[in-house]
Amino acid sequence: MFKGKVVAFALMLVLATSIYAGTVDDCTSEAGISGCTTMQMAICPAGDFETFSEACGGTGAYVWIIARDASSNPIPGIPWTDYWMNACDPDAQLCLCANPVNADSLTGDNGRTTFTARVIRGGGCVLEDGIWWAIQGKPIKTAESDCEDNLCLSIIIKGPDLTGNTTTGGPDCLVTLPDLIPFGISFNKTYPNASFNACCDYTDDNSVNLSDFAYFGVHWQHKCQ
Ligand SMILES: [Ca+2]
Ligand SMILES: [Ca+2]
Repeated sequence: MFKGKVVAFALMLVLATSIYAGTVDDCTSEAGISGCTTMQMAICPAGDFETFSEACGGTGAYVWIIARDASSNPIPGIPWTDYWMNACDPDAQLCLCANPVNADSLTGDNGRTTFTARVIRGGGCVLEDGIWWAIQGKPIKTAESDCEDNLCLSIIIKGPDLTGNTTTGGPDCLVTLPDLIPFGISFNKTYPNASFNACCDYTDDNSVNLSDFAYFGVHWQHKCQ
C-alpha cells in the first residue's frame, strides 16, 4: 500500500515537472553571440580545437540562448545536452558527432544559458550565411520573418575535416588522407590568391602556412569520441 502511494507520488512529480518544464517555442526563443560581430571558430570531431570563448580573437566570447514557451514564459532547467546546430547554407552542412555542442549549464529561471568554454564536435567549413541553433530539436526563428526563417548566428567555422564523405563530398567527421588534399592545394597561399582556402586558415591571418599545418598535424586522425 505504502509502495503504491510512493509510485503514485513519483508519477505526479514527473507529470508536474514536465508541465513546469514547458515546451520550447521556436518563435519566442532567442539566441545571439557576444564578444564580436562575427565569430571565427576552428572545430575538430574530437572536440579539442577552439572554444566559443576564443572565437572572437580574445577570451570571454560566448553564444547565448533564451528558451521560452508559446506564451513567452522562460523555460528553466533545460539540460545542457539539448542543443543542435548546423550551417544556414545548405551546401555547407557540417558533419556533427552525436553530442556536438553543450551549454555551460541548465537554463536558469530566466530561460537563459550560454556556451562559453565549450567546443563544437564535428567537421566542415562554413564561411557564409552563419549557423542556426536548435533547442530540443527546434531551430530558433528570426522575429522579423514572422517565424518562417531560421535565425542565423554570425559564426564562421573552419577545421581540418573538410572532405571524405563519398556521398556528399563534404566532411565525414574523420581527419584522414582525403582532408590533406584541400589543405595541400591551399598551402603557402595567401588571400587573395585563388588557391587560398579560408577553411584551412585556422589562425585567421588570411594565410595558410606552417602554423596552420601544425594544427592539422595535432588533429590528424581525430574522430568523434
Ligand atoms: Ca574527413
Ligand atoms: Ca593561417
